Amino acid sequence: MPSQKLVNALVEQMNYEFESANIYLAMAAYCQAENWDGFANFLLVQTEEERFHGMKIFRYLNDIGERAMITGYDTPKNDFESILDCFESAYEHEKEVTKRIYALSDLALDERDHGTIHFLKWYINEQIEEEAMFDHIIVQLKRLNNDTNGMFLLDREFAARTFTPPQE
Ligand code: OFO
Repeated sequence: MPSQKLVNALVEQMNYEFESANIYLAMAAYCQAENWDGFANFLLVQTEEERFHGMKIFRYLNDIGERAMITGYDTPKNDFESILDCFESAYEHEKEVTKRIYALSDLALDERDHGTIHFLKWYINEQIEEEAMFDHIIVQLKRLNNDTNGMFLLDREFAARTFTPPQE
């Protein structure tokens, strides 16, 4: 069984995933206000992804007989200089999430809690994908350098993103 310290760290990460959902919701609101409906849709789907990540820990805590205590969170950043700035913030956020997942995994490894180590591997893979995804978007946005036609096409492409619950 995980120690209370590890349980608390899992609860903290669960709440950080829910906070992440809010962070992406604020980014979506910014894009929507700037009439970039596709970018907004992309970030709304990301919001759902984060909620899924949080709920996965919620279920795990219940499965191991622990309580998923829900906490509040800070007001997210609501204003950005541009779509590029918005996605750069998203990328920085994902790097922070990765750092936290690694710290959590280190704790599980210290305790040799194999159940939690196995559980967290899913998040480690997910973070690799999410960082790569945002990095790729930033490269695309920088290449476009605000070219109106290119931005229009990318916005339209992002309008097609839908939420599919990730493989567990
Ligand atoms: Fe939950 O991975 Fe993004 O933040």
